[in-house]
Amino acid sequence: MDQIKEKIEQLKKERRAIILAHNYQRGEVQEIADFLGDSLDLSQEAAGTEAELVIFCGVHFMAESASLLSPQKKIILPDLNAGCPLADMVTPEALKQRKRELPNAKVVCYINSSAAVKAESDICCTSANAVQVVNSLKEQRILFIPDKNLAHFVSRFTEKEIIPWEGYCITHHIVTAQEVLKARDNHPEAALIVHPECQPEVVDLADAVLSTSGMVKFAQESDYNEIIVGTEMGLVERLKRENSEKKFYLASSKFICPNMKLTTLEKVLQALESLQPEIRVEEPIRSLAKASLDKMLAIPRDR
Ligand code: CIZ
Repeated sequence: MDQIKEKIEQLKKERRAIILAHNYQRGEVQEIADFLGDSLDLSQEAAGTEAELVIFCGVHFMAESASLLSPQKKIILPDLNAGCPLADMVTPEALKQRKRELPNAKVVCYINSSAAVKAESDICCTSANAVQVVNSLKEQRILFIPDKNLAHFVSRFTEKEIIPWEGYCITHHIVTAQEVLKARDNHPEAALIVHPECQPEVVDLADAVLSTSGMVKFAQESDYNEIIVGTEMGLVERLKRENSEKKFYLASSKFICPNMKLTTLEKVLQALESLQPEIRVEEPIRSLAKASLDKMLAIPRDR
């Protein structure tokens, strides 16, 4: 493993590349990253870096978002099969049809969606700012796509009518309240933090409902020494590494995203060698999708 890490380091320098990794990546991939974060952090980092070559260790829609914000850069996704089933639950055609049925609704699109779907939306949001984005709009009817659980969470904090899309994250949606209650029983002193992509009955049990960036902050700043984490296991690896004095427990062993786990050190090395596969969003989708992202970015970030 050390040998492959050295090779990656050397080639990265030669190519003047930067490696970005999502919080849900394998621990060993997180360790070789120059920057670790949620999808928005990573896209903004890609846009801000001087490096012209970005190895994006995440899933397809995230690399697309980086390309939207930095069209002049080469964005490489080490495994082209690393997709997002949630993002695939809405297509531009299905969205166009729904918009015809709801002509006076604004479309708020979770960042977990393709560039083509973002292009058909009015504004994007992340799990960190979904409530803020929805409340920033003057319209009363909101078509919230594609995650119905995040839509439900947002509906608790707004007066607006939220019309959910019937999508869900296969990793978060599958976890039951019963399993999470068991984790609570096993660790009675621990705080329970969960992601808003979880089902409402799981969200109801939590001490805090947070995006991954919010969870990183909570782990650093809260007085709790033990925390049960209700999101993908890669984040727990990060939290343990960065807060060695605290204890973290995964709320359910089902919190594993098979797509995030497709990226390995071998594939990162291969990507640096071959500079493939490149992710690029072409016009006119790029400008339209970027407009949805830019509207969100104009809203101050509040974790
Ligand atoms: O926005 C992201 O990166 C995702 C998918 C989750 C989160 O809460 O960070």
